[in-house]
Amino acid sequence: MAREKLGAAEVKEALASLEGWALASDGLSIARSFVFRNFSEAFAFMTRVAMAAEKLDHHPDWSNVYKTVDVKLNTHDAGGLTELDMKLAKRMNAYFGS
Ligand code: H2B
Repeated sequence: MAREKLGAAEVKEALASLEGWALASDGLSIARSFVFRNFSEAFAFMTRVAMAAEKLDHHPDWSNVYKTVDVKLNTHDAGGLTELDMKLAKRMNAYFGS
């Protein structure tokens, strides 16, 4: 259920309430950059997200350079976006604070 690929309209609706996230041009993933005050805050964020990702069994494609964390989400098994991506994106926004 959670790993069923969402349709374009469902993706659009979910994104409407997800501050900062943008849909890739191919419609298969969403991305957001999080910028923190320093490396320590960026890494603390990544640690919290890592624990949430393990619990959800759903993992981000991401990279970190100093105080910036670039995230891309999609569901590899489904070849696109699912509810799990929206759930993880929402959790990241909550940890980030917007
Ligand atoms: N994360 C993401 N982003 N997509 C997946 O399809 C996925 C995952 N599959 N984490 C999970 C793990 C799967 O490999 C395990 C076996 O449930």
